[in-house]
Amino acid sequence: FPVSVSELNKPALFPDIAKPRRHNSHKGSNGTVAVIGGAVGMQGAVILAARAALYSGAGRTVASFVEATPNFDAQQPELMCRPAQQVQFNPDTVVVIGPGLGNSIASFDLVSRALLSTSPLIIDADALNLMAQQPALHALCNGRDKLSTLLTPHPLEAARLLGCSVEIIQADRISAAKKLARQYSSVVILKGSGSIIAHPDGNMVINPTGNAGLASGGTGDVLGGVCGALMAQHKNMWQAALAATYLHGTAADSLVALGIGPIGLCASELLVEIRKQLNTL
Ligand code: NPW
Ligand code: AMP
Ligand code: MG
Repeated sequence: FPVSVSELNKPALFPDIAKPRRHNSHKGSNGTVAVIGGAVGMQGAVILAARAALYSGAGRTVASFVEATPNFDAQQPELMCRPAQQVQFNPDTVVVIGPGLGNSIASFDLVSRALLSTSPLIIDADALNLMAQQPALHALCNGRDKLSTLLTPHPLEAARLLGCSVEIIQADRISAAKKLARQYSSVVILKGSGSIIAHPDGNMVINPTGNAGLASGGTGDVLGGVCGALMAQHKNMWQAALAATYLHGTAADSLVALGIGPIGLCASELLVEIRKQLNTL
């Protein structure tokens, strides 16, 4: 690894992602992302994550819903909207599971199928909460290839996963992130001011970008979609986690510099700015 402890201020830490897109690439070579979640009342979480994958360059993006499936996204008709039960789990489909997923039997079943599959997985939100509650899911997570799984907890989700309080997580965020990466054999982004990206082999990086404009609903769902798209295009979970966290933060910093926030910055406003940051790396 280039560093053991570093402030992530150089795209040199994710060289694969900073490369320009190949001139002759096509939608098939830019990967497929399927987002799974969106129980009734939280369908927006899937839409935000799927739109973020689209704006971050995924070749194809599927928004899939555990309950009622909308026919399509009128504002983003590029998205394919499907029932979650129809998602094909295979190594060519990066799955972002958890945004607004809820904790029904159907959600548990989807998380089990995802963990048993060969799909690269970004595990967020309610999928993390299910894994914290169900030791069988934790065991399935540990049985996967370490670099095919990324967990993206905020501090309360991290506390649930480690069976401790938020105060303990926040008192020593570096130790908490490293412990999560070790205990769940996965790459981890411990979110919050100064997100920590931890590698299951012990490496870690602190992200200096981002600001309190991100402290509103839906910004984490956007991050999950960016991670999924970068993984789909570049097939490197560690670099996808580093780059997604960095770009999500620089997008918020750039919007705040324009007076768009921190107060009232909306998660959906990040999308166009993340695209710009990615294309000007
Ligand atoms: P407090 O209030 O301080 O005690 P939950 P969720 C804490 C979906 N969404 N530092 C904080 O606790 C998600 O995808 C749907 C310290 C906070 O109140 C999930 O599926 C949306 N503490 C589901 O909703 C948009 C921190 O955690 C609590 C912290 C529930 O997710 C919104 C919240 O955690 C949302 O994304 C920090 N940095 N960050 C939609 N449009 O459909 C968080 N906390 O109870 O797990 O709820 O994160 O809102
Ligand atoms: P979630 O809680 O899942 O919606 O995720 C919130 C996202 O916003 C994560 O990427 C956090 O790292 C980011 N975030 C929230 N508050 C801050 C803050 N004060 N400074 C920087 N990033 C933040
Ligand atoms: Mg979240």
